[in-house]
Amino acid sequence: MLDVLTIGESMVVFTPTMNGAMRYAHQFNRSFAGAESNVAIGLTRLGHSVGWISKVGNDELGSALLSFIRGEGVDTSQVQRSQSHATGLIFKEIRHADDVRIQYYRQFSAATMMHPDMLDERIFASAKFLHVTGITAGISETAFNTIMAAIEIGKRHGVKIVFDPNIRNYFIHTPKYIERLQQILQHTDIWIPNQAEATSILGVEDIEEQAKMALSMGIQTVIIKSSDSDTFYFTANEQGRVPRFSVKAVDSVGAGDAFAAGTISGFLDQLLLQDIVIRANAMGAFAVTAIGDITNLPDKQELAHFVQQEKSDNV
Ligand code: KDG
Repeated sequence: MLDVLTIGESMVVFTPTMNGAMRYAHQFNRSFAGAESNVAIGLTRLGHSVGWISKVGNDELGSALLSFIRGEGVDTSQVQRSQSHATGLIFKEIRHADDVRIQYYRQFSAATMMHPDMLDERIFASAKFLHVTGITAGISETAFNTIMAAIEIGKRHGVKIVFDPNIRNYFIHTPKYIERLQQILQHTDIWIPNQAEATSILGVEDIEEQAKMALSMGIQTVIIKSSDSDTFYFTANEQGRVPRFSVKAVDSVGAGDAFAAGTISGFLDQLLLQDIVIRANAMGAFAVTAIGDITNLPDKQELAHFVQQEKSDNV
């Protein structure tokens, strides 16, 4: 029985062991990345049961990626292997600490071949949340169709749809990209964009207006990370804002995924909305304090301790 399902591409990441132009790099560290599997891992750390749906190559790196994600406690039984398409790759070129350049090798990757046929309706029957991101909507048309089909199946089974736009302008050039995100939004129950993403999708910049528009579309909960330091939340009956935690950030990649994991975890534990947002902010704070997307994600005890500590430091 899985509480949460998520669908998307994960990749193998190669980071040179030295700074400078990558053409001079001879040695690389290998790690793994992928927004949706990051969310899945964040949730397993907090003790929830999560399944990740995807497609990876039937290659050695695909096997490494799968072992890693499975090793983190995520159910990978719905991950298919492609015979003809390889696992996607990311190369990180670190010119210097403030100039990190990402090169993707993911066009026609195994995950871009995801297809609605791969969805097994049975696993949706027990799930409570389906997490989707705009990345999957942008990597290929069939991947987009796969999340739309998953949303449709999920809805039939009363699964709540959590949508993190995760807009990636630097590699997604599909002309209909924003339209696809608007389509997902029509079926969303819990929406967790940042302010810039909400602006791209809705065409208005003001957070209150964004929330009003989203709620009028039937979305039940809207949580918007503002471009300064607060996170705003809205439902039909309540609204509020929570300041983000102030921590020493060393790597912001993965913060949004940790935030998504915190949000879903808070809903699963039936917290009050304000406490859900505090948990989400806290997960984001953990993510940015170490290099790597998921390296520093906490278990429930560490998370509770952090939140308690921060609360008492601020009284
Ligand atoms: O959210 C973190 C992701 O950016 C990273 O893990 C890679 O999924 C990724 C992407 O497509 O950018």
